[in-house]
Amino acid sequence: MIGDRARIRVELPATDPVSGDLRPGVGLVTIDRPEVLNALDRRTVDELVGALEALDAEPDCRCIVLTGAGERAFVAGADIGEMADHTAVSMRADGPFAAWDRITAVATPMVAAVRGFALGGGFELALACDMVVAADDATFGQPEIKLGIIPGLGGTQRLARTIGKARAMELILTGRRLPAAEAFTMGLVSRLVPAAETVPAALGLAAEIAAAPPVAVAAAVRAIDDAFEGPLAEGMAAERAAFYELFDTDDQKEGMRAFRDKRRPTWQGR
Ligand code: CO8
Repeated sequence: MIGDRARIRVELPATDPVSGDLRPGVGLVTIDRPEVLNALDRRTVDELVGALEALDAEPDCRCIVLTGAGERAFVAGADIGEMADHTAVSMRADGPFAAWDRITAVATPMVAAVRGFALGGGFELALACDMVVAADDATFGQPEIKLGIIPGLGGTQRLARTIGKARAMELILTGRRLPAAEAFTMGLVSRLVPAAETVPAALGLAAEIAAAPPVAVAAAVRAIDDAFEGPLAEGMAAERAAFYELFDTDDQKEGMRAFRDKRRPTWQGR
C-alpha cells in the first residue's frame, strides 16, 4: 500500500515482500513474508533497502517506522533456506545481504516497531534502527550459534556497544532468547507497549520526531551515531561543531524566541 502523497511524490519499489507508505512526515516500511515469519532473503533485503532509500530521498519524510507484518514476527532472521548452501566464496562475492550496508547510510531517523520474534538478522535490523519500540510479547535473540555461524549484520558490534561486553557475549554464545521486558531493561528498547499498540506507538513517536526542527534532528542523529560508532574524543568534537553550527539556523533563533515569548515554535527546516 502506498499513501496518496507517496503516490504523487515517491517511486517506491514493488510492494511484495516489502511495502512502503508515506504519511505526513512519516514513512512506514513493512516486511511481509508470513510463510517464513518475515525472514530476509535477497529479494526482501534489496526491496527493503530500496524502500528505505526512496523514503530517505523524500524531503517530506522526517522519520521512518520499520515493522514486520502480522503478530508473530518482526523478522525471524536471514532466510536459512536461501543461505544454507552458500560457501564462504559465494557469500563474499554475491551474498544475499550485499545491499545491507546501505541501511547505515539512511540519514532519516528510523524506529523499529517489533512484535513477536526479532531473531538473528531480525534483531540486527532492529539494532540498525535508531530506536526500538517493542511489544510486550516481543522476543529478541541471536541464535546463530545454534546454526554454526555468528551474527553477520552488525550484531557482535552493536549489541556489545549497547548492552556491554559480558551480556552481549552471553547472548551470542548461548543464543538465548531475550524477552521484551529484559531487552527494555538492558536499554535495547526505548518504549515497551501492549502488543496491539506497537505500530501506533512507533508512528506516534515518529510523528513527534517529524515535528521537531529537522536540521537539529539531523545534527543530533549524526552526533549520537558518532558517539556510538567512533572514539569518544572524535564524537565530542563532532558534537561541539554541530552544536555551534546550529546557531546559524533560523530554527535555533525561532526555538529560543518562542520559548521567551511563551508560544509554540514554527520550524522552517533551515
Ligand atoms: N528462515 C527461513 N524460514 C524460517 C525462518 C528463517 N530464519 N524462521 C522461520 N522460518 C519458517 C519455518 O521454517 C516455518 O516454515 P514451514 O511452515 O514451512 O515449516 C515457518 O517459518 C514458521 O516457523 P516455525 O514453524 O518454526 O514457527 P515456531 O513458532 O515453531 O518457531 C521460531 C518460530 C522460533 C522463530 C523458529 O521458526 C526459528 O527458530 N526460526 C529460525 C530463527 C533463526 O535461527 N534465525 C537466525 C537465522 S541466521 C541469521 O539471521 C544470520 C544473519 C546474518 C547474515 C549475514 C550475511 C552477510
